[in-house]
Amino acid sequence: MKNSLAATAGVGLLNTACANQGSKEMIRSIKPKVVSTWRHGLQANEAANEILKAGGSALDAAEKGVMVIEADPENTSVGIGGAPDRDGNVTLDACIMDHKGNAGSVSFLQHIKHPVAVARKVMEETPHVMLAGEGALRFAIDQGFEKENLLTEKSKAEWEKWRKTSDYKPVINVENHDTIGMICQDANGNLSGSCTTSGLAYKMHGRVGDSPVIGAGLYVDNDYGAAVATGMGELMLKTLGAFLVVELIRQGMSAQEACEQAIQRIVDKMPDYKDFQVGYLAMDKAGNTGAFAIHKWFNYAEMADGKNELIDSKAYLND
Ligand code: SD4
Repeated sequence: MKNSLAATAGVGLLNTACANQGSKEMIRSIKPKVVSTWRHGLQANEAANEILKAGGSALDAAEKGVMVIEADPENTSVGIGGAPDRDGNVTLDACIMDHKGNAGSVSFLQHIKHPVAVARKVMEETPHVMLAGEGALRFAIDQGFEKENLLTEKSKAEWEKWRKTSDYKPVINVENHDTIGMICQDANGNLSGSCTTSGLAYKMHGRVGDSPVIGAGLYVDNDYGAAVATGMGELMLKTLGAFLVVELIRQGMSAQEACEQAIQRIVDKMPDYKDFQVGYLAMDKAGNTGAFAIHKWFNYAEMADGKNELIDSKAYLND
């Protein structure tokens, strides 16, 4: 199937049979497509789509798309302006994966506004996949990234307010996350993805979530599909969620079914799942998308055929 897929892609067509295991065959021309998590995905998709429309790669689109959100100081869950940890430090996690299976990641990175771009440098300029903390910062500075203060006045004020009442407990409720994960498919049919976050608001210092962990927050297999995750990272870490979604697609499920099964895995294994939100977003090689969450208030932005819309994900709990 892999060979026939590659051959079909070569003439600009893809066969969705790869996702449906030889069921009804549907052919679609390859048109660039972008999906990304939450409302801010609308803005990120526009930037990614500009790159794809101009014939750019899925990798460039996935990096530059989420960088728009990293640079927005009003966004309190990604990049500059991200909510700090419980001690007031903004610590960022991000990763990126291309269509060749290359991956780069940074975790617990401080002072650098664009962790996803550092993750790409890790992928392209080092023999490694992941750099963390001080080492990641040093590498970023060597690569020419500027060190800056990421704690905005607004985030600082909110953190100080939280500190008065919260007695330094890490916040793990369902409302304080908004990571951006993005999947892009370019005109060659190649898939790439990215994921970037400041993690859980007021987390323990040093806490790292799923977002920089390849297979937990993001996974791309260019032969079959890609998936990103958002929500309470500990749950995706324990189930290797993004990898699981892509693996289920590889085994023949649709992107939608795969997201549902990956949420089901959490429900089956974790008795306290109702206390948390997790959302999966996936795209298969044929450009079919799927999304599923524990709670129904997960949404994502989808850009296809020049139309960019916010879509409510289906969910396990209809609360
Ligand atoms: C984390 N998964 O650090 C991230 C947070 C997130 O929507 O996705 N928020 O656990």
